[in-house]
Amino acid sequence: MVFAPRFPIAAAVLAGALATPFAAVGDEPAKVTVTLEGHRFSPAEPTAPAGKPIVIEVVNKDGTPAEFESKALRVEKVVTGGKTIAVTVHPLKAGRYRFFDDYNEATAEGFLVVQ
Ligand SMILES: [Cu+2]
Repeated sequence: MVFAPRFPIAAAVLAGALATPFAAVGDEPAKVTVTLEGHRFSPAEPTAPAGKPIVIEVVNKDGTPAEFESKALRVEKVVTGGKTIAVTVHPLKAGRYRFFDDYNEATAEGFLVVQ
């Protein structure tokens, strides 16, 4: 009975001690922003660090919807005109990963350069 009130505190301390190493291993995600305007991406070749999760923010300044897509990155997400979306990709090895707007692939393509 004496120890019962202390247990929740001990559990919380233990949980905190356990959570810390995992948080450190995970690392903060890197963030990359690409803007679509005139059905072109800028920058067309954004860079990101290898070995970290990457949040790709896609800003669509056009008045028409786009579909941010990459087979290499395994993402596909619609971003309506004037809106912004974000997609998260898992840590990547160094390389060039092609992406495009599936609705305007002729002009809207780029490469995520991971290094
Ligand atoms: Cu598609």
